[in-house]
Amino acid sequence: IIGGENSLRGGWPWQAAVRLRGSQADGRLVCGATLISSCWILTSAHCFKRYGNSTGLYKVRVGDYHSLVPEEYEEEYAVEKIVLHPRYHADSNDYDLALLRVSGHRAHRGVTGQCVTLSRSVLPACLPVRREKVPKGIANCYITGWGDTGRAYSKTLQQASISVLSKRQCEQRYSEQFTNRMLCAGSSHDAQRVDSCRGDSGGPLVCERPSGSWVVYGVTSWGHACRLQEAPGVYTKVSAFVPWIKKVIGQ
Ligand code: 4AZ
Repeated sequence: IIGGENSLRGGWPWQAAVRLRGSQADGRLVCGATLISSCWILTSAHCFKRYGNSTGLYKVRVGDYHSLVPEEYEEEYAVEKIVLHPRYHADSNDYDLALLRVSGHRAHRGVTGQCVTLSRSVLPACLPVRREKVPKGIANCYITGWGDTGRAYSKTLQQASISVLSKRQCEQRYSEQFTNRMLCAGSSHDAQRVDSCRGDSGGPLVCERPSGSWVVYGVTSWGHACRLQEAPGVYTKVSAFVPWIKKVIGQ
């Protein structure tokens, strides 16, 4: 996140991270992600372009704030399944969405039906309803992640307040590369001060509903650069995928 600030510990309890597992680069950040139920996290499909989509390469960390300091609610889980959106192709940014099923301890799941142990600091975000629009004007929206701050990846989870821009503004900048499966977001006025960047991909763009619930409207996906006023960050529009997500996660 560029132009953000330290979040509060436990402040974004659905924030997850996909990290490498194994002897070589154990723990290296691959992408951000969002917990959407006890067993499923939402991330972007392009996260699996570099290392491939075999489950054994990855683990999911939840409840984290400082990436190098073990914390009370932090836990890691193996990945049981990686489901890329069937219309995603590695040569395009369209349909940039993936679902990961995390594997809990089977005995534990047998009793509770849970995979990830939910707590005050580990909770799923709400999904939008099908075709739900980001509430205009009043929306309190944030992007979060451990990605590039302009100098280096962040050790602490960063947050930045951001505005979802109109379709017309996004199309003006990205023309036909911008599709109905995307949102774009930036600062609403003046020079752009905040943006997502490398390492934030896959993570959430959440907004608060008037009722106080937090909804994952976007998944950090791509952009022509970071923090260019003319190049707002592009996010996968979650509300366009609600039937697919529900079908995969089975509810
Ligand atoms: C990336 O490389 C990336 N400013 C993520 C977000 C944006 C650009 C690039 C948007 O993962």
